[in-house]
Amino acid sequence: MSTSQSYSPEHAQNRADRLNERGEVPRVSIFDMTPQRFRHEFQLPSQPVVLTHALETATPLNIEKLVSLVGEIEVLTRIYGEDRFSRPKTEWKSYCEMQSMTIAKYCEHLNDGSAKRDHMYLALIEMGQTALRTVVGPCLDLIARNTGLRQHPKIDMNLWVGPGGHLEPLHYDGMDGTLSQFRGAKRVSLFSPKQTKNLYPFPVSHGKMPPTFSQPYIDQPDFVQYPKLAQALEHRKVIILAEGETLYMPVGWWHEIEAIETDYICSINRFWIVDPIWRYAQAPEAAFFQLVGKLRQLRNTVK
Ligand SMILES: O=C(O)CCC(=O)C(=O)O
Repeated sequence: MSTSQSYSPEHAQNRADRLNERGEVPRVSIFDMTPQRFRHEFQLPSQPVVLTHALETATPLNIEKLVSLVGEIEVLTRIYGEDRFSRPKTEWKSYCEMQSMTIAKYCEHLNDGSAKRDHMYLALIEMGQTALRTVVGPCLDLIARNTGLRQHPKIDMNLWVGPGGHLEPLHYDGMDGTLSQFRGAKRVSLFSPKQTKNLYPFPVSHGKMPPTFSQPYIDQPDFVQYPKLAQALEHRKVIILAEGETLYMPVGWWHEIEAIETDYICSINRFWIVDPIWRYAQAPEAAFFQLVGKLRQLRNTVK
């Protein structure tokens, strides 16, 4: 096995520049943002921005509060397994395994260290109809009001909880997204949709990994197998998204997300309508796979 095709946070942590930001993603207080400014400076040109001060009423969201609000809810938890990130992504047999448990049980795994050991991650858990909404909802409403972002009619807000050090591999989504840090910080690497070819998405024929995911590990790049990755890395933006901050990621922007070492991190993301719809032209691959997903949903509802 080539070590250049695996990812080890311990190795990456030794790099002196790991926590340095690069690529200039602006930070704007939510109180200085207006829908007009957001539209012209960020949404229409599809440029990421970090919004500050929007989460003040709800940070830090501690684990006891989370358990008291939503601990009873049974959810599917992602289990990546102890050795997954020591293997090339091309050898993964699936994206991850899934196991059903309550959020309270997952938090026990966080507290006893097994969530970190086995790379267990509470990811993309829809929370719109739960008591968590009373705490987090007003912050997302403030973001919506001051940016003019329009919420997707069917998708509300998703919870992400995990141990420090967890890595969500490089991928892109088919909608605009915001990622809000309610506890702890994350290191986010971003690439514009223009870099798609240089990031080696999995081919559709791979069958095990979605085509919206990138094959190489960007922090331990193998330039022999992935020579064009060097060009992509020249355009990499790195943000240390601090507790209380929200990152706007326009449709099709590639993101790899690493939880910075701490006991646990808690984020909420939301997907927003791509507005105006012609912005999909800036991210044609995302538009294509979003359309395919919609057609599949339609086929399932008429079956
Ligand atoms: O925070 C994470 O681990 C992943 C979040 C993500 O992929 C997103 O917000 O689109």
